[in-house]
Amino acid sequence: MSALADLYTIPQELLDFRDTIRQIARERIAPRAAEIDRTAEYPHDLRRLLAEQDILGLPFEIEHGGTGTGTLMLSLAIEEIAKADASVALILMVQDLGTLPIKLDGSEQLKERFLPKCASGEWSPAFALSEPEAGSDPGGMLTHAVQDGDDWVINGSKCWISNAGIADFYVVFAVTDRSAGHSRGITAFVVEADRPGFSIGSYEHKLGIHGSPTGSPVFDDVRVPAANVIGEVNRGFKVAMSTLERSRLGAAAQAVGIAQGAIDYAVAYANERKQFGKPISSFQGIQFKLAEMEARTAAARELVYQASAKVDRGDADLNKFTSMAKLVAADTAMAVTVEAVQVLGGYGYTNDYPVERMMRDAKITQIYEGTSEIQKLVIARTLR
Ligand code: COS
Repeated sequence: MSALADLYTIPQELLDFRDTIRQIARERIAPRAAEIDRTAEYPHDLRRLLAEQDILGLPFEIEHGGTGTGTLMLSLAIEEIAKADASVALILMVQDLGTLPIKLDGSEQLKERFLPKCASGEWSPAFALSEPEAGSDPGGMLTHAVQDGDDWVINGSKCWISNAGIADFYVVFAVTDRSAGHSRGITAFVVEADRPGFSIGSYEHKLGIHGSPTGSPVFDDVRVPAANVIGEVNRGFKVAMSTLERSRLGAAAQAVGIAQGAIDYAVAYANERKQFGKPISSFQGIQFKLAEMEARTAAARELVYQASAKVDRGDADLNKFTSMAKLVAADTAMAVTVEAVQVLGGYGYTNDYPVERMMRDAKITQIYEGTSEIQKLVIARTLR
């Protein structure tokens, strides 16, 4: 088989599952999107729906109660949900992000304790890496943990953490050896939300993604047993990096979904809206915009699917490809949603239409899971 034929294939049964998710997104999620954005309430009912439909099982292997369908299928699902509502897509994305450290580096005991309950949707995780002084540079974090007998005692705070207040447990990164230097001497821990000393200090008021709470967990002498360490002590930075090199594909798939959702709406609008006696879709100025939006999004989608297949195969260059997919998809989503607002004109600028929400939601895809600038840094490092 040629290298090109190996890029990716999507078996019919996964395409069928994608179509089912598309229908659920269209019929059950899209009608709720404006209200979720306006009220900024976490959609517990839609989370239950995702669990009932086995969608929250997508990031997990069969042995842990998941679907065992891999990363490409997960990307397809995130894309379909994000077309309807990016906040609801984030529920699935965090189910992956917050459990990847356990899947990749956790002990069998941690896997058995946490993965099946996440695959069934009973539990939600969170991934707590960023801090007020350590965003793009998590290697400079200040949260620390010291050993006390068989326990570790964690102190510090995190910020911009998705699922804050919702999650049943947090994967927390803390410095355990201050003498090791930048990005070294860091350890990953599981911290259950009911541990004494754990709290959410505050919640962020954001431009978009209103349906997903983002907050600042605080650790005040939080005690966890050694069994809650993920991977090796002082090797946690690698746990974070190997998680992010995979999870950023979720943000990329979400960006493609947001872009396609905006295109679909703008095309339908342009066919209906008449000015100067004709549908505005008959004007070349609008046709060229829509054509470019569609072409850019199709290109971003190919990169996301290709990178997803690389993660599934464990290719050596997956880091470069997931960063390229995230960079291209996020910048595309931003550009495309700005243009969608332009196609709708004055209507597009109001919240009577969904494209301004999509534009606000698109912005975060250029920031979280590594900014576009960080993706360029990761890609550039592979070019030496
Ligand atoms: N997988 C495994 N290990 C990795 C890795 C990866 N993808 N990338 C780096 N590492 C390892 C390195 O091999 C190095 O190991 P040693 O200590 O054994 O030498 C260690 O991690 C430190 O690597 P490096 O020196 O490259 O670290 P930097 O501090 O320069 O970090 C970037 C590099 C910019 C890539 C990192 O800080 C980063 O990803 N920043 C963005 C963080 C982010 O995405 N935040 C979003 C919020 S979380 S949702």
